[in-house]
Amino acid sequence: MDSVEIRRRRIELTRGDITTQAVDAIANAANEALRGGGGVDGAIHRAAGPGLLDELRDRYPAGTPTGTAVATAAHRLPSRWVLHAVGPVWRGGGHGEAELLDGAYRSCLRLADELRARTLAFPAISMGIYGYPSDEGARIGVEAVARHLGGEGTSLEVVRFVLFSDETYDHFAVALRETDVSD
Ligand code: AR6
Repeated sequence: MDSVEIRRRRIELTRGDITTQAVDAIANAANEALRGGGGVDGAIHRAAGPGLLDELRDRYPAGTPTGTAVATAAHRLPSRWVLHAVGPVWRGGGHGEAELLDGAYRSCLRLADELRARTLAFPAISMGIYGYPSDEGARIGVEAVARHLGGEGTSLEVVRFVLFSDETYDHFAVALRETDVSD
C-alpha cells in the first residue's frame, strides 16, 4: 500500500472492493439520476440493500448535477455514510471535464467534513464506464484530496483510494508521487 502524510493526515492507496471498507464514509461513482447503475454504483447498491435506493428516492427525487455529491446512510454496508458523487462523462477534455471531476471529489470532501467523518474511501470516479483517462483522473483526485488535507479545519484523518485494477492503482501511485504534499 502506498501512502503519504500531510499535516499528520494520510492519503492511502489500496487495491480492492470499496464495499468492504470499514471507514466512516465511502464515495460512490453515481450518475445524475441517483437511481443506481453498473460498475461501483451497482456493487454499492447490491451490498447496501434496497433501503439505499428508497432513501435516494425520498431525499433526492431530482438527483444531483454532475460535479456535485449528496450523502445518505450506508444501510447494510460496513461504513456509516455513502457520498454519491457524479463525475463527468469524458468527451475529449474540452467540455469542462477536469473542473467537474475536481468538483465531484471536493463535494465529497466537504460533505465528509459536515458529517465529521474521520475516514473516507474513494473509488476512481469517472474512470470506468464514463471513460475518463486514468493518468489525468488520478492526478485530479489526488490533488483535490491533498489540497483538502493540507487546509484548515478538516475532520478527516485518512482518505483512501480503493482501486479495482492494478492499472488504475499504478496511475494513482504515480499521481501520489508527483503531487506536492509539503505544508
Ligand atoms: N470497488 C472499487 N472500485 C470499483 C468497484 C468496486 N466494487 N467496481 C468497479 N470499480 P465506474 P464511472 C471501479 O464505471 O466511470 C454506473 O453505471 C472501476 O473499475 O463504476 O464514474 C453509474 O451509475 C473504475 O476504476 O464509474 C454511472 O452511470 C471505477 O470504479 C456510471 O457507471 C469507476 O468506474 C459512472 O461511471
